[in-house]
Amino acid sequence: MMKFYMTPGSCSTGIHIILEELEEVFEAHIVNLPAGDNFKPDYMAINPKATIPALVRDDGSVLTEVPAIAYWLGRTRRRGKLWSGDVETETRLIEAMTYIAGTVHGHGFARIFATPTFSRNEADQDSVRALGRNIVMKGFAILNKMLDERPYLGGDFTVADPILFYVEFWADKTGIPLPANLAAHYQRMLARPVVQRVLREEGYNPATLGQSV
Ligand SMILES: N[C@@H](CCC(=O)N[C@@H](CS)C(=O)NCC(=O)O)C(=O)O
Repeated sequence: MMKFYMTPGSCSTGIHIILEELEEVFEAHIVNLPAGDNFKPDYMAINPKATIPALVRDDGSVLTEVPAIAYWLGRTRRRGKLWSGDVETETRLIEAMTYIAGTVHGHGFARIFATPTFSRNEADQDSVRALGRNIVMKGFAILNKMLDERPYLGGDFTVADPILFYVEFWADKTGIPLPANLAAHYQRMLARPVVQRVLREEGYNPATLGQSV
């Protein structure tokens, strides 16, 4: 059985939704990031990058990086058909996922959630967070255009949508406004039964989300 290493409410929520949308059977292992469990030798032996998510596949090999895990699940697990067969759409989905994980999350939200990683100087912290917020908002404007008026990034629902969802969810939690197409996408995602179930499993009440975006 696959082993999924995750932290509730983090970027691993996107992968958690994909696994459940695909009806995969997996063992969930919670890594307590605030307690620093990602740096403990047991976890570093699984993922030396000390990040979540990590997916240990049936053959024991470990996959890391949100876009790579999402792509592999979408491409190989046929049950949910959560990938596209069209090269142009596939390319655009990879473009969107790498931009979300690399720029909107890695440069934007990381400055908000992990501010001391960017400056140890206490006096700089507010400006680091403000810069992070600007990066997120610029990213949202670009993703808003990418989504256009389609219901989902690839037209039909694919693995890229739960990846977009986790940054929309973070925007909701941090009071960052979503432009119209992303707000509609977020509501569409929140209405999916699997998304509601995963949110409940991770300790959130879906009924309280999406009120202010
Ligand atoms: N590039 C990685 C980033 C993953 C990442 O930054 N995960 C965060 C949680 S959302 C984490 O593990 N942070 C702990 C740390 O960096 O110490 C990916 O796409 O999987």
